[in-house]
Amino acid sequence: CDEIPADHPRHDSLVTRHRIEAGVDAGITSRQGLIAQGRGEAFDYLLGEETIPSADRAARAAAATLLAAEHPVLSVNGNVAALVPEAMVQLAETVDADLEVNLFNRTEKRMAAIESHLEDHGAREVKGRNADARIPGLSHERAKVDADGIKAADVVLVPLEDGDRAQALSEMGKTEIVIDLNPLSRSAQVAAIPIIDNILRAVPRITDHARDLAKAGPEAIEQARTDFDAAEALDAAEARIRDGL
Ligand code: PTJ
Repeated sequence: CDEIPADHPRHDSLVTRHRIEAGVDAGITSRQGLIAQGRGEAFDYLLGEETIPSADRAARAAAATLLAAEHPVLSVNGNVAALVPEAMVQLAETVDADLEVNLFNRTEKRMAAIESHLEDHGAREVKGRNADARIPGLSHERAKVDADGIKAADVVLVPLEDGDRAQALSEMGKTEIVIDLNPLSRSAQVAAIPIIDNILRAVPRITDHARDLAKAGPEAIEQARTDFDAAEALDAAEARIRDGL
């Protein structure tokens, strides 16, 4: 996707498609990931393919929440690994979080491919393959997590997540940060912090906010956490989509 000019009006959309295609070819992304991508793209189109102000505020609240967490974990699936491997590694380093591969369509082959893909992009440790704990209320393969990863986390970032799993994680008492372009999806609806934005734009933005907030200190972090209103963020995204129509 290097050949797509940065000023192309559909730049993000074209980059995203290329990366997902390459992810499927490399055995990282599932074929269902292509469908998820198409769905996301439609919402991005309606949002104007830009980060709306409420999504920026959500990214700031997410950064503050990750910085204040005891044990934050960033969950990585096949779409996330294909789209933003380096940005996820940088975010994990900035907020001192674990990276854990957690798949809806779990196979050992894809787990291994994603783990080495993240390592190729600078990850030092990647969790997920121990699978020595379960998310209650989900069927076997979809429930597998690491006991010292997602199971033990207080804050979890789950981008592009299936609604069932997002709900089950929030029922476990995790503070859930969701990145999803669809404000009406169940994942976005159950999240403590829904970021309605393309993951391509959202993850680097969370990292930028985390760097700013870490410099600004504990009071700024606390304020960014408490100022955020999830319902307002969902309403603002829905209003923007209605305007887009
Ligand atoms: O790799 P696996 O096996 O864990 O599978 C991952 C997918 C994404 C296939 C699986 O979790 C799934 O089926 O998800 P859904 O139910 O299709 O939900 C994906 C959500 O992500 C949808 O609400 C899309 O609108 C949204 N989405 C898609 N692409 C993007 C996105 N949100 C942000 N940025 C995107 N680029």
